[in-house]
Amino acid sequence: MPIPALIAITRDVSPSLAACELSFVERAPIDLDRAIEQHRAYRAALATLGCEVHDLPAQPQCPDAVFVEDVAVVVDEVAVMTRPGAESRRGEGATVAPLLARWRTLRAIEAPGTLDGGDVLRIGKRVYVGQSARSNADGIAQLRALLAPHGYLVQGVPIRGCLHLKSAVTALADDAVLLQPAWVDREAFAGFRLVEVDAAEEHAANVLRIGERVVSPACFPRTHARIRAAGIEVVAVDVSELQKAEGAVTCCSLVFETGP
Ligand code: CIR
Repeated sequence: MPIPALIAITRDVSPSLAACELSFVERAPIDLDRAIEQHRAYRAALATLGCEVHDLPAQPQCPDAVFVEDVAVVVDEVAVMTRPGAESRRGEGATVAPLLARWRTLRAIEAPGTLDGGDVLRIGKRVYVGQSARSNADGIAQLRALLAPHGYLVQGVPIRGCLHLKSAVTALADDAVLLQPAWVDREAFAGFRLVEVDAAEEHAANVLRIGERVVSPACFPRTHARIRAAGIEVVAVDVSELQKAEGAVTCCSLVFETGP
């Protein structure tokens, strides 16, 4: 039987990154060369963790195109191309779709639905979707209709004070989540082991799970200690320049298995 490979789709940093969308973060000067170097190191970390990394060329006209997570939702059976909530980002998916089509049948969210992949947290067959400024009720209903036939339970989750659901909560393991209680209610994740971010590290809830380990921004050592205390290994990466564009670690890749 063939061994499933782990694929990570990424995209090089756009030279226009400084013109990115910002919602909850103050605009600050971005060092583009440093952002590019941090992105290179991020890709290297994914490769070290066992991913086959497929890096797309930068999209100069799309400042936020490095954040590939937002343009697709990939589950075991299909990939759903999203319709991002920010109009400036709607041109990003077209160049990701042909690559994804190598491994998955493609479906799509249609207008008037909007959905950002950053709002979609999948843990097993449960799919939590942030009710955010980027993902509307119609987009969530369309995702539910597309995934329900494959056995997924899609449920909307209210969030506040942050961009996406995965700004507020991400998976640490099949039975554990890392959560920022100021931005999402703990009750929405009852039944999971809950690890909360350290109060001094507001933005620390976004980690990228790869197998038994999680990738996390290097600037959150207190939260890393909490994650390690829960028995989970942390791989720290410096993404300070991408954080200025309101991105972190899940947003820079689409990670999935090739199949059984
Ligand atoms: C945006 O506002 O769309 C980008 N500046 C940041 C997107 C980050 N995406 C993510 O966390 N999934």
